[in-house]
Amino acid sequence: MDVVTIGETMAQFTPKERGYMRYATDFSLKIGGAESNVAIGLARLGHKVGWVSRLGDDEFGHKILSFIKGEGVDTQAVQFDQEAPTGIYFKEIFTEDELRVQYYRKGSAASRMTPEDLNESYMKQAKYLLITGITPALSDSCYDTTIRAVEIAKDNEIPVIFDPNLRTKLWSEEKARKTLLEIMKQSDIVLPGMGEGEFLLGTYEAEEMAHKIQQLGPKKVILKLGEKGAYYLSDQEQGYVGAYSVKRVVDPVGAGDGFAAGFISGLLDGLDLKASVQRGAAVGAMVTMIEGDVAGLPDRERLFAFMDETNREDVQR
Ligand code: KDG
Repeated sequence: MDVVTIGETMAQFTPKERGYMRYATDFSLKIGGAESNVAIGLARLGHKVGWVSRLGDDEFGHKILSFIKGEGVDTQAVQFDQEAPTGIYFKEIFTEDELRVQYYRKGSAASRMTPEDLNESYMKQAKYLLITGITPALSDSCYDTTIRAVEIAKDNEIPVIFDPNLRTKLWSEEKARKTLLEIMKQSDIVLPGMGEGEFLLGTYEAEEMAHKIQQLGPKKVILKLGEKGAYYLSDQEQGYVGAYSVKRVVDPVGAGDGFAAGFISGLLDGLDLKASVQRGAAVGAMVTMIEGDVAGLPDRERLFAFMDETNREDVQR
């Protein structure tokens, strides 16, 4: 197993019409969940990934499990919860730049995960543990589960990759800041966006932010700079990677997960830090060009074609 990750995946509805959802009549139904988005991205690129979660024993739960299993992600650590439903979320789209997410996930099956859901012998097969800041926001027991997962990783010398994925709709700013910093300190590689770095550290400049994060403990910091690409920092190297230009952004949700999938795929392939970040930037860009959180995640062939083509024509450096 290359990577194990833990988190909630929901049924995801998008109105076919733009504007306030109160006027919407037709919706498309897909699935979305940050950690399973990364898992699917990695599986499409040929890596072995395990996803740990709980789903409601309902139609959406079964749909999600079949979909993720069908993508080649290992789901043997996923349980059906008889007492709570699968979470749902809506993407209310005004324009590509103005999009609101509405969650219906309080008390969901995944929010009832507990540390007992984690099987150490399953997890210790992995080369990396991927954690996001969404899971600890779901409930106290999910917070405990996240902390236990990090402990298991540490006990087994498995590097922890952490994407803060700040979701202010899920918890108070104060609790979010305290918890995300706590997990960041325990992590080996962190993948924050600039907004998250600002929120957590009160710093607005990329290099200063990355150094501040590194001082907290992580050996590698990858700052996602959106249209400006990314900045990476480790003990040995640092630098910027340019963004891949996107002809038209159709749906930006899931771009960060695509970035994580591409980046981790690079590490697993033995690429150096810069080339791994470049792969992350490419997958992140590709995700924005297609509607849905996971539909734009490429296989190797499409990814390498995109990277070649864009490198030749229009990588902004
Ligand atoms: O990262 C994309 C996610 O926002 C989406 O798939 C749903 O996990 C999700 C969340 O909590 O917002």
